[in-house]
Amino acid sequence: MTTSRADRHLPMLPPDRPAGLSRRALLAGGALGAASYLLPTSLGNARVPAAPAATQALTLAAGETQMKLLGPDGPASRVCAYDGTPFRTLRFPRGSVLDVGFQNGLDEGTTVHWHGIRLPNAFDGVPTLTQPLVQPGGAYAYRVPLEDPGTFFFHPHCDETGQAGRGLAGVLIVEDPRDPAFDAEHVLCLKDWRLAENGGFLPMSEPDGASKAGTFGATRRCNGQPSLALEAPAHGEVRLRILNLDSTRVMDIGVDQGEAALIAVDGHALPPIPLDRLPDGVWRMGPAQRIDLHVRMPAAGGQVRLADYRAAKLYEFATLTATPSARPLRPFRPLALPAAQVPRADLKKAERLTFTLQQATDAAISAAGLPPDDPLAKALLDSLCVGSTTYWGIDQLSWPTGSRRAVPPPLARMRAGRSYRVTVKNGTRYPHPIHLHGHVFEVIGSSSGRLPRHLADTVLVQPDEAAEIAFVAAPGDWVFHCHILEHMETGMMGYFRVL
Ligand SMILES: [Cu+2]
Repeated sequence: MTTSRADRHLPMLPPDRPAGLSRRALLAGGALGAASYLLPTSLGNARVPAAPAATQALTLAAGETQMKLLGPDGPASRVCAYDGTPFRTLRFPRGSVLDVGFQNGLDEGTTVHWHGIRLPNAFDGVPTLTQPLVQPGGAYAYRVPLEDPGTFFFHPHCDETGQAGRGLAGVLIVEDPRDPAFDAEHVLCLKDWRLAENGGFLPMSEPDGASKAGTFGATRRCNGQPSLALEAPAHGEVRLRILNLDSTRVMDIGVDQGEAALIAVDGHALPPIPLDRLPDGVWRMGPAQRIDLHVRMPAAGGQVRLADYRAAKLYEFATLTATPSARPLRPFRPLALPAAQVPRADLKKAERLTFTLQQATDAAISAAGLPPDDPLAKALLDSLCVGSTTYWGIDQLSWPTGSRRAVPPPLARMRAGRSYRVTVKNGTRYPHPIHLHGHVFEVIGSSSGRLPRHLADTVLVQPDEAAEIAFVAAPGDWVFHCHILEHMETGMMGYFRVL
């Protein structure tokens, strides 16, 4: 039995939504926009067919809308969303190529980053490094090949604490016709909101948060609600796609009652792991990380509760109630997704690099710049896209903040097609979810022994832990940063230059 649309919790827009790129989008996108119909000069690992059969044209507009985050009787909050739909969810079959005419309806500059997608560097959405900032009223054309099935998302890459903090994110689900059939599927977007009693927003960042574990939101929500009441047939097989879309919070996702297995991380299949075989029976998930769970429903009337067990106060974000069905009770066998097909690093021949995450201060930052003949040597980052103060760095380098706006030199220079093994050491007292753009990497393991070998685009590195990742480098300038957004905006970001 396939998933019915009614089973899916978030509204879904048909993939054939009539739109197409407007002339304005093409013009405003400039050379890059026009080039979206040609093969870009800078190709990532992803194969971009010259004449794709499954090109999907769509428009996407960033803007503001209202959400009742404080309850049906509470004041509304002015949030950011794509196309007026909080956590707008796109679903496309694997192999599609999206031609996205993006329009900026916000009153400040923005871009769109396609998190976890292997795509040409020109469409990666990092202002200055890969594209100009899209000004208010401006447009940009993105061409996004969907090579890998899984649960992904997209979000801005400028003033992220402000824009993502106010909710600007969309879900991108790439469907694989080879996936096993589930009886129901739900998409769960976890995000806390920093709200005042009148529904307005509190400051997204405070120095005490930015320099430590981050500034937390106190209004915990799943798909904008305190807790979701979901249903699925008794003894049925349920697929849950859970996204940590918070700016700050690390969560320990677990289930109470019922049987469950982890079947994908950051969209990519792994041999299923029953949750009760994971440390403490939970999967620890930092901002930007996603998991797919297979949950087996109990008998009719029974409930499965999903919770964040890391929080000081247990947060139950969803309850699945079993509805009567004629399905017989069979032994629980986790349904494995088809193995991911991504470039795999040659671990024996890979070049080894180590980066240390550390605290830093404005005074300690090296003034190194790019050589004068570098194309980015004269480029300045938009002041909106840099934070005010430096608290963090990677190997003595910090992403610029304050009045420093020159693009720094790369953290590493790499060769396209070559394999790399990168050790990320956490020299701080706080966890950091580290994300590499444009690549899918293999997490080889960590010094704590906590992490199973798996594919991912973001790895959570705990205090005093060292995690090792491996990947095949794709051409372009790819940022490598902490996804606790305040850490990123106060220095914990750099980039790999792959030639
Ligand atoms: Cu961090």
